[in-house]
Amino acid sequence: VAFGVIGLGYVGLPLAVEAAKAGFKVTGIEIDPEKVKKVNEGQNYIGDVADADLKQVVTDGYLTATTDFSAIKELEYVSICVPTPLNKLRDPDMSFISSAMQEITRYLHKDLVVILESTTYPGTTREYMLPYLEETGLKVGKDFFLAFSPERVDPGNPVYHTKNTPKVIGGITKECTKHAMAVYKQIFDQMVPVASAEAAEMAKLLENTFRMINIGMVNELAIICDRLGVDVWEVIEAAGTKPFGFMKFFPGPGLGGHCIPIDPHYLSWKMRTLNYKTRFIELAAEVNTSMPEYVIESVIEGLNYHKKAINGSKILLLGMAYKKDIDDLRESPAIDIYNILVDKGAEVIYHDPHCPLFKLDGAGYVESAPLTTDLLKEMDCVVITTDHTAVDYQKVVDHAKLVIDTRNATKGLKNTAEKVLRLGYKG
Ligand code: SAJ
Repeated sequence: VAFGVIGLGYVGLPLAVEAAKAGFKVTGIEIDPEKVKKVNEGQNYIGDVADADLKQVVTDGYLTATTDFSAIKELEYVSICVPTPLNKLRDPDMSFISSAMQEITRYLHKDLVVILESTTYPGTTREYMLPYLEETGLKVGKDFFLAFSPERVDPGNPVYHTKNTPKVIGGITKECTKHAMAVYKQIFDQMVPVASAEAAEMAKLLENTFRMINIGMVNELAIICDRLGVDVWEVIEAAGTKPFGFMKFFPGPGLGGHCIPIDPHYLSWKMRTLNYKTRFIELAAEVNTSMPEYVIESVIEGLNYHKKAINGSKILLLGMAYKKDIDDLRESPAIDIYNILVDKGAEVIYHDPHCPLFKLDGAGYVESAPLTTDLLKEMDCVVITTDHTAVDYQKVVDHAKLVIDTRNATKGLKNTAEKVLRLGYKG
C-alpha cells in the first residue's frame, strides 16, 4: 500500500520509517533537498530514528524521498507532519499547512486518505483544511477521507517512541476515522479513536497545555521558595511521594522546545477569534517567559556577593539545548539568557556536549568551548542552564568561583555550600 509523509522532520521521519518497517511502500515528500538526499542515501539525521532502521528500509526500497508533490497521485494515504510555529506576534503560522494543502488539493484523487499530525487549534481540520480539498468537487467521507491524529513524540525518550505510544485519531466523519484507522493500526501498537477531528485536536492541546501550566506553577513556586528560604526541589520530591493524584514537574530557566511554549497559544488564539479570552495559558506563559530574567537576577546577586559587576564579567553557560541530553536549541531559554548577559556587557561563552555550535541572533555562529579546569578557574560565574548527563558537575563546583544552578544538577555534590546558588533554594 502506498503511504506518503509530507515533512521529514522529528515527527515525519520516524513515522515514515515505522510505516516502511510495517511493510508500506513509503514516499517521503520534503521541501528541503538536503533532507531528501540524506534519506535516499540512508543517512539518518533524527535522534529518535535508529540509523540501521533507516538504512534498511531505504536499501530494501520501502522508503524513498522526493521534493516532488506530484508523488501524491500514486498514494493511497498521506500524513502531514509539517511545522506549526508561531509568527512574530506569537500567533499561529499556518503557512506550512496551507502550502501542503494546496499541493494535496492539486493531486487529490478518489479514495485518498489524508491525515494531519501537526499540532494546531481545534477546528483546523474541518474549517481550514477541508475547504481546500472540497474545491476539487470531491466529497469528504465518500470520495476522500480526512482525519487528525496528533504526534506524541518525546524527543530523547528512551522508553516511548513512535510505534509504542498510544495514538489518538479523529475523522471528519465516521467513515474518515475508519479509513484512517485502517492504515494507522498497522503502524502503531495502540489506536485511540475519538468522535471527531476537533476532539483529537483538543486532546493534544490539553496534553501540552497541561505541561506548560504545571511548569509555570513550579517556576513560581521556586520564586516563592527562594523568598521563604525553603528548598523547592526537596518540597517537590516530598510532594511526589504522594502515590496518587500528584505528578512532579520541576522549575527551570524557562520553557523551551518546539511544542510546550507554542501549542497552548494555538488554543488561546482560537478562543480570541470566538471572543473568549483564556486566562490560565497567559498567566503560565507570563511566569515561564519571566524565568530567564529571574536567572539573570541570581547571576547579578551572586556576582555582587563577589563584588563583581556583571558588565565585563566572564560567564560560562553550561548547556544550550532546551532540555537535557538532546541537541535541539529551539526556543531554548539558554539562548535568551545568553543574549541578556551579552546585552549587560558580560563576556559569555558556553559549553554543551550535544550542541557544538549555535547561531547568534543576526550574525555569526558561536562554538561550544571545551570544559577545562583552566576555563572554569577563569570564569566569574558558571550558569547551569541545561543538566546534560555528560558533564562532570563536581569538577565545575570544585573549580568555579560561583555557580548558578537552574536545574538542581549540583544536588548532593561536595563544596557546594559557599559557591552554588540553586534556583528555588538560595540557602
Ligand atoms: N520543563 C521544565 N520542567 C519540567 C518539564 C519540562 O522546565 O518539569 C521544560 C524543559 O526543560 C523544556 C520544556 O519544558 O525546556 C519542554 O519539555 P518537555 O519535557 O515537555 O519536552 P518536549 O517539548 O521535548 O516534548 C514534549 C513531550 N514531552 C513529554 O511528554 C515529557 C510532550 O509534551 C509532547 O509529546 C511533545 O512535547 C510534543 O511534540 O508535543
